[in-house]
Amino acid sequence: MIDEIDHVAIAVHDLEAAVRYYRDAFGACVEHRETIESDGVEEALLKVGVSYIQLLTPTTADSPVAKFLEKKGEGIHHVGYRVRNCEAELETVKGLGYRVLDESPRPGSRGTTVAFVHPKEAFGTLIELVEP
Ligand code: CMX
Ligand code: CO
Repeated sequence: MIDEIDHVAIAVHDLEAAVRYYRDAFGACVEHRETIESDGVEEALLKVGVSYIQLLTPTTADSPVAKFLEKKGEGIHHVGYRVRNCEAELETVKGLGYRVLDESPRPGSRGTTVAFVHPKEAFGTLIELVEP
């Protein structure tokens, strides 16, 4: 079961400029910042109710977000759904024969456990399952 939207991730070239924009235009504050080495990204999380906007910028040239920016430009990169049990949810998706990017859950930012589902069979949206 997906419980809540954990975050909507937006790929940007300039993280500081994007943070300023959300602060000045919408009063959104940064609650957490982290570099996720394994994914080659730096994030700024802006709290919106029980969810976040995850502003993402690449830290390496071969990062998935660098490739996305190159091919598609800035914009929505993925949706993170909050789940109680990432492993069980992932097994359900795999059991139905849908393609996943992580065969088993792995550490995400903020001490979360995450797994990604492939966008091609998910109707064009990259999905991240996020267990707090
Ligand atoms: N949303 C929707 N579709 C996407 C996509 C995205 N974010 N990224 C790629 N695609 C599509 C492409 O358009 C392409 O479609 P076509 O075959 O029709 O051209 C297809 O998926 C393959 O894409 P690609 O450009 O060849 O890119 P890669 O296969 O190299 O990578 C993906 C795509 C999804 C496998 C890769 O981005 C990935 O592994 N992502 C998961 C990890 C991640 O994104 N980490 C950063 C976030 C960290 C965090 O949130 O904490
Ligand atoms: Co994310």
